Amino acid sequence: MRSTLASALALLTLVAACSDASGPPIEPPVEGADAVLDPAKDNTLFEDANGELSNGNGQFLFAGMTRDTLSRRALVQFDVAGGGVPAGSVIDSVQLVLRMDRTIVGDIGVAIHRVTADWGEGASDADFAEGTGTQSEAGDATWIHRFYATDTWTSPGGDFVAAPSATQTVGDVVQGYAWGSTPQMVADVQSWLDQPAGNFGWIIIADESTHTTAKRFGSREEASPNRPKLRVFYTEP
Ligand SMILES: [Ca+2]
Repeated sequence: MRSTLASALALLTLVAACSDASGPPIEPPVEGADAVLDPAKDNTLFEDANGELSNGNGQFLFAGMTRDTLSRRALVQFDVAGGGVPAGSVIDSVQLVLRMDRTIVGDIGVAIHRVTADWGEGASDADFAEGTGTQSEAGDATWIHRFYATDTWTSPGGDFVAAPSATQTVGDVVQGYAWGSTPQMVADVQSWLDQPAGNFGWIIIADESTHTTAKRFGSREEASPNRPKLRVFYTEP
């Protein structure tokens, strides 16, 4: 669907609501975009020196540091080129929406960075609250591996652009939280549309400067409303 004045106004209203720091975050609607994409894949990197932990097929993603000072970072990728955005379109604005559903801490800054190397989602599926991960399976992304157990990251914890594409404060209210739109997010998604071979998604990194910052989010294995969503507003060529 072509960008419309109505959708532009809706986005402006949403941005205005999200930038109001005086109250609790407002759950963003995920409808009303030109395209709303579910992830093509998602996973969590659980800090582990041997890369033996993952959760490729689990219902949840994690970002932040545990009480035991172990980091978790989430990976999420959307197939922009194959997901209904016509080739040659100009990306006007985008939002990433994640549903936070479990945490023991209040407001934490959570950044998203563009990933620079491909990674995988295997069959690992952690039990219970899933916060400790489970044994990595073939093809899983781990703290050490892009694809367990054959391909490794250049840097443990993932290869990504140092500067964040966006940062959002995530509190303890169970709801959707929205990142963007920012010019860098628009540039990321435009590049994924124009050069799909370079689309490795974003890595989601919460404040790791202190412990007990972890947030749990719904993964693509969750029920549809709780999955990560990429809202895309674009102008067709
Ligand atoms: Ca997954």
